Amino acid sequence: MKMTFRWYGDSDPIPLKYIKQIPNCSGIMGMMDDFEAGEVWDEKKFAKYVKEVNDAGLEIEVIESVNVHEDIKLGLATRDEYIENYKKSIRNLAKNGVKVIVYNFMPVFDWLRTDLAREIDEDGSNSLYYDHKELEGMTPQKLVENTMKTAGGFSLPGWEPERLAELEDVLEKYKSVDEEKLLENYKYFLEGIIPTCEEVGIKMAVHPDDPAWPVFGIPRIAHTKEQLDRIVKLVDSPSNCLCVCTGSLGSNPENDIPSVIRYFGEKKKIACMHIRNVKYLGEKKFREASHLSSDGNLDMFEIVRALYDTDFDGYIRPDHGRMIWDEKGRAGYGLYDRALGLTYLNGLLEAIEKMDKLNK
Ligand SMILES: [Mn+2]
Repeated sequence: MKMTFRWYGDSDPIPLKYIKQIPNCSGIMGMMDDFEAGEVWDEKKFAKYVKEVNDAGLEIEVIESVNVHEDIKLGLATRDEYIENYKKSIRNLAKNGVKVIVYNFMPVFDWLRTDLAREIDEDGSNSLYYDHKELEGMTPQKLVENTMKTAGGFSLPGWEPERLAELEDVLEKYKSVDEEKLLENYKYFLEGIIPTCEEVGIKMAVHPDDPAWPVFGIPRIAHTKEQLDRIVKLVDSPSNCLCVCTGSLGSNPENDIPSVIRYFGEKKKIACMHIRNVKYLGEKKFREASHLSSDGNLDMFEIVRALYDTDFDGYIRPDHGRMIWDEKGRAGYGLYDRALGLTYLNGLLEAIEKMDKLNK
C-alpha cells in the first residue's frame, strides 16, 4: 500500500516540496479544476501537471476529480456524448501513468457540511461540521451561498460555480429520478466506460455519499455496505472498485468501517482509501476530528489492521484535517493536520506489521 496526499495543483497553497518531506509519502492524489464535468481531459495539459509532480520526486497514480456530468446521472439523451468524452479522458489519463480514478455518482451535491470551520472548544482548532437539523431549515440555494461565503476564497471540489449556477433547474429534473432510476443510469454509465478501463488498466473507485444519508430529498445510493455491494455488482469487473472513505461512511454510526474494509478488501474491490476520523455529536450531527482514534468515534487501529489483514495493495491518503496552528487554507485540506494524520497512519502500520511478524 502506498501513502499519498491530495494536491490541488498550482492553486494549492501547499508546495509539492512540503508534501515530499512528509515521511513515507510516495505521491499525490491529484485534484485538478481545469476541466469541467463532461469535458475531455486534455492529454498535454495533464502531462504538464504530471511532470510538475514527478519533478518534485512524487508519483501521481490516482486522480480524484474526473466528475461525472449530471446528464449521465439523470439519464438524459445527451449522456452518450458525455460518456464518450469520459472514455477519452480515461485514455488520456492512462497514457500519463494514472492507475485509479476516484469519482462519485452523487446527484447535485458531492459532499456537504453546515459549517466549514466550526471551532473546537477544547483546543481552539476548527474543523468541518454537520448538523442535519440546520440543513433541514435551509434551502439548497442557501446552503450553496453559505458554503461559498465561508470557503475563504478557495475553489472547492463539488462546489464549482458553473455546476451550481443551474441548481434550480437540476433539482427540478431530479424530481423524476428515484433510487432505482439512478442505479439504472449508473449501470449504463459503467457499462459504457468499464471496457475502456479494462483495456488501459485503470480502476474506477467510487466515493461514498458524504454524509451517509440522503439530503434535500435527492436520491443517494452509495452510503451503506449493501448499497456499495450493489454497485460493485452492477458490472462485474476488476476495474469496478471502491474508494472507501472512512469519514463519509463513518458519519453514520451504523456503518462498521473495519467490517466494510474486510468485506470488500477480500474481494479486491478497494482501489483506494480516504482515512479520517469523525466525532458524533448527536443524531445526524458530527464534526471532523484529528485522526487519533480517541479523538473521534472511529477506531483507526482496527481500520489499518483490516487493510493489513486483507493485503490491501492500493493507495491511502489522510483525508480532511482540522485547521491547526493558525494555518489558512482550503477547508479540510491544510498541510499540518493531514501530515500529522499520515504519520500517525505510518505508525499504526509499522506497529501492526512488526507485531504480526513477531507473532509468527
Ligand atoms: Mn473522502
